[in-house]
Amino acid sequence: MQQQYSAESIQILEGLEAVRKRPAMYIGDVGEKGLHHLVWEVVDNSIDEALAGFCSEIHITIHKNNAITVEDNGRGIPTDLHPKEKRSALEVVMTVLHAGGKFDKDTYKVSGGLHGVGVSCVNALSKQMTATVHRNGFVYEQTYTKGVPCDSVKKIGKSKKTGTIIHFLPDDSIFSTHVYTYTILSKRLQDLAYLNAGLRLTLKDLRTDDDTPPEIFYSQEGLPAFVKHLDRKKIALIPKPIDIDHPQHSTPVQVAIHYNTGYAENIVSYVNNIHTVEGGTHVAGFRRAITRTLKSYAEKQGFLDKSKVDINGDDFREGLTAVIAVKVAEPQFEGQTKTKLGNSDVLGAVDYCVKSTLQDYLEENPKEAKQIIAKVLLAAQARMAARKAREMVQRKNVLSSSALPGKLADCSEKNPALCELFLVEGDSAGGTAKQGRNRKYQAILPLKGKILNVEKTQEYKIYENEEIKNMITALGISFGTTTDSKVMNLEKLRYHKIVIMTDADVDGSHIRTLMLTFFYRYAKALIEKGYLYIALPPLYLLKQGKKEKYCWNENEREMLLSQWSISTDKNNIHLQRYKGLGEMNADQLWSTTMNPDVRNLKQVSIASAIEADQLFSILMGEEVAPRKKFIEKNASYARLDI
Ligand code: 0RA
Repeated sequence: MQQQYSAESIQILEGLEAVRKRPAMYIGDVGEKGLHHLVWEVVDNSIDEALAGFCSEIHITIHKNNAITVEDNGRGIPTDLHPKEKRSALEVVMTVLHAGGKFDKDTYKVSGGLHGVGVSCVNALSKQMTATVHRNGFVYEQTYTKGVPCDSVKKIGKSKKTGTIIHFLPDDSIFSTHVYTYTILSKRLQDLAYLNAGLRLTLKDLRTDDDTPPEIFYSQEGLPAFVKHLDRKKIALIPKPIDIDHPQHSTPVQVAIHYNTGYAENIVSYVNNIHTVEGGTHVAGFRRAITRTLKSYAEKQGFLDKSKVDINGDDFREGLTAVIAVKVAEPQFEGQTKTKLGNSDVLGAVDYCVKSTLQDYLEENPKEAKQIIAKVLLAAQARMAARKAREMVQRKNVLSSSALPGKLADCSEKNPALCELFLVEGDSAGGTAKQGRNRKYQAILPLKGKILNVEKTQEYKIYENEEIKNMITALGISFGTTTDSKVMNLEKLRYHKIVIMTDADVDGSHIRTLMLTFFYRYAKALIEKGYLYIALPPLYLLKQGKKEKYCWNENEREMLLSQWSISTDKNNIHLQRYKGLGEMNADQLWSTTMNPDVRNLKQVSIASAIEADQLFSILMGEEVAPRKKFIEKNASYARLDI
């Protein structure tokens, strides 16, 4: 007996050693991601307790030294002697790899699962850990260093409650960073609150000196509240989300659907609380159900008889926002970042659940059903019109080589890598730029007034807009002519520097945003390739006698003003504020804004597609108030790095 026990111990030590030797194999990496992963491993165990119906609260604390405490009010990890191993079950859970759910076959262990390595793995990677359990009227405790128990499990007091408290300090000899980022934790906890309706999660940061109360994450409604939150900046097409909840299905399926008056599709999906960024079979099942159910309803109601449009899958998802959350016992994750669900049986499960509830919804809510179908038909019509318009623009391009817009002053150079196109606000500034440019490699396209707000416009109308047509033809880009719109062809792109040049006032910043919106929505590849720039004309000209100097911001102006004031009377200094490009003459425009040797160009980058998208929604969406506020706040040249 004694023999067997020590053999077990050796095995355990070998297990912990393996984790410490190759931590990345168990938790992904040893950087910021891995460090935060430790928290999710522990929280996942508490969430499993919540899924089993025994836990309603999880409290997370970040300590001053970046140690973490996770406390729940579940049943508490069992502390009785493990029959085979002759040790406390608590010790086994905390030290044996993959021992988590061993004792309780009834618990449907589905949370986590990406790595799903369990709390023992976190223990192995912690300099110090303490497990405190309230159970059976007592408090039990055990501490560990680097996963090895310091002593046996001790009964340290009495208690009337139940629950588990795990406290750990990540081993800084293993992790390349040891500082927890509040927003990484809070963002995920917010998701978890929506995904687990009724579960209260809190986050307290003891590293700040002020006594701010913990942040509370809680959603009574769950997924329907989640989609409402995602659509908070949009106008709803139907009054409330469609709630699809099949917890008893062999693969538990939860979906919430909302429709808004916009044109974008936004599907967010989770498997066992893990965000599946790349989608997978659950998303495929959802798409299939949406397409088939709406189509067959529309056919049955005779909505399709009159319209001769050919509807495709995309049309059903214009303005659709959905959250899909499934529980899968043994998830297979595929794809580049292992965030794509591969289990093929899940497709049918989601398809079935969505179809049956959506059918009922359509029958019971004829008014909403009609609104949704009307939107789908409109999307199909718009898609066909867009195709025609696109083909028209492009056919003209192909037919005549002199199809370049009349307003374009082209450059003589033909190698796109050397060519620059300036998109200039207004005909008068355009004229100045034409005079001031280097005509060998700089082309000028003046644009009239405000260009179209593409965020608010359906695709086909875009190709009818004169200014946008001019931009497309001048650039030499074309779009896909099949059903999949917006696929851009860059082969004939004529300039590798596209420079937006607008006035330094509120109107100018609005026009610049409209242009950025067009490029972001319809020609993102140009931004991704780094071809899009913003010209920064100076804001001021300071003159004193024959001396002239330009300033690009308030700081520069004040510095220069105080410098010059030392040697001369302030009244001799003349300050000119440039509001528009038109106030400069051709020489000035060249020598401040267009000459590559001295100019300031700002490259437009997509730091984060999602953030940019949200910013564009605020700036360009239907709601006027937040946009107005944003533009007023950011009207200066400070905020261009979209
Ligand atoms: C094994 C069995 C049981 C609960 C747990 C583990 C458990 C683990 C963790 C980790 C953090 N919080 C937790 N809460 C519970 C079931 C015990 C029973 O049957 O009473």
